[in-house]
Amino acid sequence: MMKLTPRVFSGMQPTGNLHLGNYLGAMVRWVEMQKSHECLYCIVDMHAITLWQEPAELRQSIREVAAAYIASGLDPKRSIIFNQSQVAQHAELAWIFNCVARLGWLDRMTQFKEKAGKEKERASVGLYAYPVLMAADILLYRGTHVPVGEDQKQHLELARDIAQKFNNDYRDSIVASGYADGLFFPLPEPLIQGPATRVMSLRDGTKKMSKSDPSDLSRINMSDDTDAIARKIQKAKTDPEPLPSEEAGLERRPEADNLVGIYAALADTTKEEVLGQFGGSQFSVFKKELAEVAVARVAPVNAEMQRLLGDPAEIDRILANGASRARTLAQPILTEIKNIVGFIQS
Ligand code: AQP
Repeated sequence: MMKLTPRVFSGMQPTGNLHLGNYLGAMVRWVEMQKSHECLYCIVDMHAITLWQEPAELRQSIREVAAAYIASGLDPKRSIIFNQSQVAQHAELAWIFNCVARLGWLDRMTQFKEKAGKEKERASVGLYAYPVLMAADILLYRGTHVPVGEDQKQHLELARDIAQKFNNDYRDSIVASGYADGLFFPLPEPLIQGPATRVMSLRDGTKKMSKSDPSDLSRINMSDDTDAIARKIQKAKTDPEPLPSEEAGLERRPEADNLVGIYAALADTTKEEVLGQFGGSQFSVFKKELAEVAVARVAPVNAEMQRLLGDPAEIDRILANGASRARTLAQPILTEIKNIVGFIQS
């Protein structure tokens, strides 16, 4: 029986500039986890094309995301950093999972409804099947832990449902393959923690900060310079009241809650402590301090990203090396899966 090692998998789409939501909601935790776990961090370019991408921009975005990973503190010697399309096993397992997942499950996915909008009939099949590919991404490595932002919770639940159904559907074959307990796939655990699991738009505290928001003022990009960060925070929507002294006072004040959460995450502290310091202050005062903390955190990442992007061949080498290590882990697991399913393999 194969021993189940704790293994972390997560990824980001190369669909544009990474923003503070991606960084605080996911990346900070990824960097933490590589100290204690075997980690795979993927640039999910096959997910990116579920919405049309201009090829030259996609290529550039893949390198930018790789540079952002490394500049944020991911170590390519320790963690496996790669782009999904270089490891064909992701697509192979996704097909098998397409035959395990049920249409009714996918019909419930809220992200598809948001992204497809009113033009559901014109959305790509890939956009609809996206969560199935995501389940394959994780389970191809028998991943056990998935650090993500709040918005991915539903997709993770679907990955668990797929793992469970595969284990049930193929139970006898799994047992015959040497897994006496009939459990081939683990049920991957979402890790959604910290004060910034859902960073909201700076223009509307009820909408998530997102790469695809048409307003650049809605987000802080990891590639923004000092002036841009200060300007965006200064223009961020707020209400007219001063900051409350306790967290309960943030209820029904989504913009205030968001800015306090961002400050807490950037300064590695809690909302309660931030309010202890700024309770009673006007937003004009708080925003200046917030801009300073944001610049102090983002500027070094941005500078390192730009340095790395000066040598795209080196980024490509890192990705090729990561893909080769990922394939080495994935292939024996996929071979077992194909045997369990009943495929003949030479
Ligand atoms: N606003 C957010 N707050 C906290 N975490 C977030 N994440 C994304 N937005 C926020 C987390 O970042 C990781 C990578 O996300 P993704 O690139 O796969 O795609 P996404 O969630 O669809 O991000 P965007 O910015 O909204 O992209 P578009 O606009 O292209 O759809 C995930 O762990 C996610 O939870």
